[in-house]
Amino acid sequence: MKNKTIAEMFGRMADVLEFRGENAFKVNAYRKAARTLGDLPENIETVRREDRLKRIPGIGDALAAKIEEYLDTGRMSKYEEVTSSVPEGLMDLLRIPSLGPRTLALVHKSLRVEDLEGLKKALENGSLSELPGMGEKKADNIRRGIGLIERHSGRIPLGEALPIAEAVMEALFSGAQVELGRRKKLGPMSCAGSLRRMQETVGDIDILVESENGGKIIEAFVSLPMVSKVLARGDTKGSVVVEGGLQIDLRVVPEESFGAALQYFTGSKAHNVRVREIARKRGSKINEYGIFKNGKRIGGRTEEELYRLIGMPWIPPELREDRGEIDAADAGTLPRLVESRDLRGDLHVHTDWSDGAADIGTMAKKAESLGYAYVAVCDHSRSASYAGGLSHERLIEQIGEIRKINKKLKACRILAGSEVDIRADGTLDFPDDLLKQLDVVVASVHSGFKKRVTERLIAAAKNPFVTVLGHPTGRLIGEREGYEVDAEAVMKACADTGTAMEINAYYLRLDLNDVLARRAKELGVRLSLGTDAHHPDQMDMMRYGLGVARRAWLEKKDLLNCVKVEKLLNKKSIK
Ligand code: DGT
Ligand code: CA
Ligand code: CA
Ligand code: ZN
Repeated sequence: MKNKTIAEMFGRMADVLEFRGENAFKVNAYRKAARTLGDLPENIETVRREDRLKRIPGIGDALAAKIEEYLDTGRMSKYEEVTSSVPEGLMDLLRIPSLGPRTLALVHKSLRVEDLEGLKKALENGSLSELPGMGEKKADNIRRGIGLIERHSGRIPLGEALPIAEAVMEALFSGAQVELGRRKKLGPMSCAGSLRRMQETVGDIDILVESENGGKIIEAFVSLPMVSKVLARGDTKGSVVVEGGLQIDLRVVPEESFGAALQYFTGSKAHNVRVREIARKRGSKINEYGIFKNGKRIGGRTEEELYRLIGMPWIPPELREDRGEIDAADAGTLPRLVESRDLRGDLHVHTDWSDGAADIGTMAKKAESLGYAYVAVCDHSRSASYAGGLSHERLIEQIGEIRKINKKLKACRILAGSEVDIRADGTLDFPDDLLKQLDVVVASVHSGFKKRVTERLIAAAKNPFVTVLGHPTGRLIGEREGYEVDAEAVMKACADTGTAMEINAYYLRLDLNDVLARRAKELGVRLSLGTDAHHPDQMDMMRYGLGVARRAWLEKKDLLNCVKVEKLLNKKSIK
């Protein structure tokens, strides 16, 4: 529905007119029309077709004409005239709650504030609060408003952004198809940017779609139900904010440029700079529209083609960080990155025996549905009393229960495990003769974050029955930095003892991270993927851990999860 689009346009016009100090009657007319259209339950195009536009309250001849112009031509000349009369970025400051157009005009005219930086400066040096009619209280409100949008414009964890991007892409796919009509088929669609590179947090979501009908696609995009604010719209580019404050940029590109644009907008910037440099040295030029030689297009439809034309194989997005992938591609030594289908199991889940939500059988069923050959139940140990940690006796009981359930399972085997606490004194929560009976032992630090963590982790690695060190740095994305730990020393101990290190796939942990996991591999440590799921649905988070593994250049042989179950049970002997 175009209702929302037109409402946004009228709203923006009201802002600009008010900012310019035009008469209140005109401003209010636009403002009221914006509200009415925004709330209108039926499609504006239907209303127009049935010639009922002027029956909408607040829509007179002039506004009806503007709506018709937009519906017929896709533009509104008055809107363009009005909005182009003010600096572009300036009106974006109106996103700050408690900063209205009139205050903005005052600040702009008297203090020459042009953007957020300028506004902050005026708040800092007190010049804003000294303006007529302002004062400390109003300044404070604006400060608080800035804090609010800045928190929202902070980076968002991959595990929150990816599901949103998928929902938007799915809705856009059907929405755009409706706009195009049945005869035209929508071209391919892909996410780009940091999201496609599976970075652990993203600043915004970038989406690319191939089509010759940019205007219609953008229209469908800004009209999606989850859109809460339209920041920009044009024939090839649209920008919106969705519920929750995340920004989404959509670009529509023609078929001949799709690969070039996808490569460009996937980034990273550092990777792109190097790629273009190499292209130049080899006599061609790459930009977001294609690859050119002597001013003539030689390609750009696919990424594969683009990389091939500068003498390289296609580079997986997760590697595009200028961390050696370009030289490796040139030398033909790119890793064969681990893929989802290589994973035989999840090596860290919880059940309702400790603080999980589901019973063993339910978690096993989920593992089976994911096509796994095994799943390791690693409930907490006795010291983790806050998490319902198992006593010695309960763990023995659980091992028995797992054996019983295993008899009934066909495809998937439940591995009896424990997430055993590494205690403050460096000892483990269970004695060796109990650990010995388990298939998998994940040893983790859950308390005493400042107490000689490096030594404790090394001691755990040296225990012959510890298979994996769980979430080895203890960081929580956006919440805490992690323990003070000499990761290099711990990795060396793991390499020496044949202990694996976890890439905890829970979206706020992703621990080890990409850089550390890659270093671990270099030192000869094997990595282990575990979702730390406390609910069957959370086992789907494996893909975030897999993203980290791929960003760490890991191959099948580097992951414990790719090993057959018989070998896995041999614990430290697998090297
Ligand atoms: P983010 O959104 O902060 O998580 O990170 P990205 O990498 O998604 O960055 P974004 O959204 O600003 O831009 C998407 C991609 O577009 C970026 O990875 C590379 C490309 N790009 C954007 N601006 C530039 C630029 O000024 N130069 C070059 N070479 N590439 C750019
Ligand atoms: Ca981005
Ligand atoms: Ca972007
Ligand atoms: Zn844990």
